[in-house]
Amino acid sequence: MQRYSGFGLVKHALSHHENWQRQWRNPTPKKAYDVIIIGGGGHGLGTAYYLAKEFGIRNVAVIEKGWLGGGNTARNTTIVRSNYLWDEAAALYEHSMKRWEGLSQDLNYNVMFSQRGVLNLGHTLQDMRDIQRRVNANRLNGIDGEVLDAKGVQELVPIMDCSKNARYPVMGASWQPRAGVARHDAVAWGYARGADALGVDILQQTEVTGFKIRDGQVYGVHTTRGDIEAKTVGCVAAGNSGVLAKMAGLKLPLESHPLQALVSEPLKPVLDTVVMSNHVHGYISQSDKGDLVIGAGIDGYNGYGQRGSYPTVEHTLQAVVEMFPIFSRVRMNRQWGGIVDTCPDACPLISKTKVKGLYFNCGWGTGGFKATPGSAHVFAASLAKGEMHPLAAPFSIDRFNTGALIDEHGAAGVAH
Ligand code: FAD
Ligand code: PYC
Repeated sequence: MQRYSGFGLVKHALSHHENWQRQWRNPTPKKAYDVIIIGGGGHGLGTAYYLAKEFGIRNVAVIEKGWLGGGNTARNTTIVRSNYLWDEAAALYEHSMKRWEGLSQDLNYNVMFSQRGVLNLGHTLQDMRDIQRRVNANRLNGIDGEVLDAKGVQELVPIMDCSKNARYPVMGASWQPRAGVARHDAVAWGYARGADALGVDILQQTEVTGFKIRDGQVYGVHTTRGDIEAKTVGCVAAGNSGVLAKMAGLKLPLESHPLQALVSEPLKPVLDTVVMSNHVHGYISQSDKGDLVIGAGIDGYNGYGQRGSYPTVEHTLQAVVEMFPIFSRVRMNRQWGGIVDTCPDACPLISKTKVKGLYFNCGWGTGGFKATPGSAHVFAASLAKGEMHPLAAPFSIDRFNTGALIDEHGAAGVAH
């Protein structure tokens, strides 16, 4: 991070931002690169960073149609956990968790990763059986997890209604102590600054409008700033992945839906962990600024509008007030939406395509923020070697031909 003397700090604090040092360059696109990454969210920027840092491929462009992190990366509610059921998913998310644990040091950028723990509540006997099964599976995979009863939950979160009076009384929860939250835009900025310093060109306000494909091999992209060539292209465009795939003549098993979130007015610290309930259907944490960060499930219809509907907001707040009657008079400050690309088995697609050199990393749906460092790392390794990284291989598009689906709806945390 940029360092100032005491005097420098005061000078810059009092100056306008035009005097601040840029954290990354604003380069003119070159005619050609070794690798093009489409999408300047955390996954795309992280991929470029690891390509340059760990695989020595520095002639890389990240092409972003808007601003860095302006997609889901800076619209999400930042829950990070690795408590997925199946071995393939657990291994990938735990790979990510380990990278989260060293990310601020690696990037020399404070991504504010806060391991305050995540509770997934159970409200029925079947919920508790599913929780038990998932925690057992996690522990067999070396992932931390505990099953708590209602008393244990109440001790962790004294302000939650764990009484028998609730519509769906809390019976217990899974508890992952190493899980938590992070600062979303810092993740994008940290990766961007790191990648730029290693020579990666970050091209903002540049939209990819088509692919250059000849004899089944990609050799570049059309953009709003002209054509750019590369024989390896990685698409990391979240909710817009289906649109990009169509430009290349591909159809991916994805649906794009709005997913909303809300933040309240800031409060004094009252909630020092993350609480999620699939059954009552809402989740909540408190940010370091003091606002309550709240969300629930997707809006059921398809759309690309980055906004959602009022009934979902109402449903979300009903769930939160049911769990936390103490918050019933808290005022909401802001609400927004992102476009999530959901896959039928609630797992991502990290895959080659039938177009040689064209790869997709998408389908993270409602849960890809937590995967950012791990996904970026395995995708960079796959692009660098031309072979899918072993942790990425099970997430190939081929699983929809072979039937080897990895159903993680139970762990997805948010219904879709
Ligand atoms: P993005 O950050 O969306 O980046 C993709 C980029 O591609 C965008 O910036 C877009 O502008 C760009 N792009 C698209 N088309 C083009 C084009 N043609 N040319 C150039 N650029 C293009 N996940 C969790 O793990 N925990 C959570 O708590 C959580 N909460 C969420 C809450 C909400 C409200 C939302 C919307 C999502 C949430 N998610 C959560 C999901 C998570 O945000 C995403 O899975 C993740 O951020 C995806 O990152 P990304 O880098 O792949 O995509
Ligand atoms: O994947 O944990 C998650 C999540 C929480 C809210 C949205 N996604």
